[in-house]
Amino acid sequence: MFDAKLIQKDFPILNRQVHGKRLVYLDNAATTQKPASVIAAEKEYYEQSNSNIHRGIHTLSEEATTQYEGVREKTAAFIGAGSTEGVIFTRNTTEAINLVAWSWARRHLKKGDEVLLTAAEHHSNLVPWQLVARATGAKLQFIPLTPQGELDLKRLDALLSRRTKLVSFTAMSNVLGTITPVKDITRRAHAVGAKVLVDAAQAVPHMPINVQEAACDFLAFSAHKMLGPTGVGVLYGRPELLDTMEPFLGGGDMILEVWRDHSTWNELPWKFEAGTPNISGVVAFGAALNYLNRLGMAAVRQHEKDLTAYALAQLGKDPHVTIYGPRDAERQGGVVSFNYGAIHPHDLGTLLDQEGIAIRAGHHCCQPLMRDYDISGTARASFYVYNTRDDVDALVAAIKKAATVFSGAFS
Ligand code: C6P
Repeated sequence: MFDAKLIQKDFPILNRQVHGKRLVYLDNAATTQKPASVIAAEKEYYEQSNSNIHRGIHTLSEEATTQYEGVREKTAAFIGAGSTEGVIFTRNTTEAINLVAWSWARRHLKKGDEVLLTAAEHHSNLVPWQLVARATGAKLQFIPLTPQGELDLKRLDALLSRRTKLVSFTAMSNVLGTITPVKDITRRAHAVGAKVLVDAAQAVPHMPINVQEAACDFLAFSAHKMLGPTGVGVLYGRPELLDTMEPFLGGGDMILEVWRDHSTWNELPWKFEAGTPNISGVVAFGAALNYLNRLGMAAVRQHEKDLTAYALAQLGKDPHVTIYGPRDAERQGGVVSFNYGAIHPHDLGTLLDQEGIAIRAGHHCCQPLMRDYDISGTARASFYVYNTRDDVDALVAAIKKAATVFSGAFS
């Protein structure tokens, strides 16, 4: 039985108060809190096994290497990767996407080619492609959204052509919560010969994802959005494709042999991991994966679905609240973006903070999407495994209280 109240006990930070109030943490799309087991794993690594990996022959180095590579196996199993060859540790989702932009796109794209994105992309899955377009002469295209904030897939066939070399899209919008039909888009993209990159920063932490079932070529996500530490990300790539790609960064560990004038490359996945990685972070990420495996990702999704349905219903009762996105927990992850009358989302966020409630306010690194909606930003509540209906009730009550401060803003 999934018991969020019991889960809360595993998260030391949830015991603290903010402005004298119980902390209600609803900024999980930005980063999640960490359970004691993850914090302990990092501490234990430094106290017991700290060493550099892949290099030493001493006990500590062997232990550190075994732990680091063990987490790669765990990660591969978590996303159904089949083998560890295609699991590359990066710093975050952003770096994983940039790896593909530099090592694949810049070498394969030319003038006349197209990269197809969506109107809901995070800057991390837009700016790298703008840079690729500038360097290669390729053109960016965008799948538009419906008025409900879902991808207008009726337009997809018209946008896909033999010119489309890459389709890169978020599996779940960090602003609207919209869940994207990954398999359908991937199948249609592959039919025209395009490669597919899935930005799964908001998907892997919240629902079961299997890269082999999805049949995508690349998939990127961040450990810190799924109970893990900051500074660890993952790029999954189809090994046959990664094999054909040049390294992203050059340096130690990614080479096989080095001469003065040239080098040869290490095997996958190490070809793409130059220099000393975030070993302690990866080890702690292993503890985060253990935690999520114990809960079960289907149960995590179900919990967030219930909470999102409740939040949509409670917030929807207030006529001054404008909610953006599908407003349907079946088609939406645990993210609810809204505005309250004419109150600026930053002002609302500041007043909610006074009540101990942490939300995010602003453009959420999606400025083009904000322009499409003709707004400067939204307030955003985003949920995770330790959130409860009490948290949603606290949010709704605090919004009502904040509204009294701004009573002129929505009359
Ligand atoms: N979105 C949010 O508050 P990094 O920073 O590299 O770990 O993740 C980038 C990123 C990429 N794609 C999507 C869909 C994302 O949501 C994010 C991070 C956070 O919405 C921080 S801006």
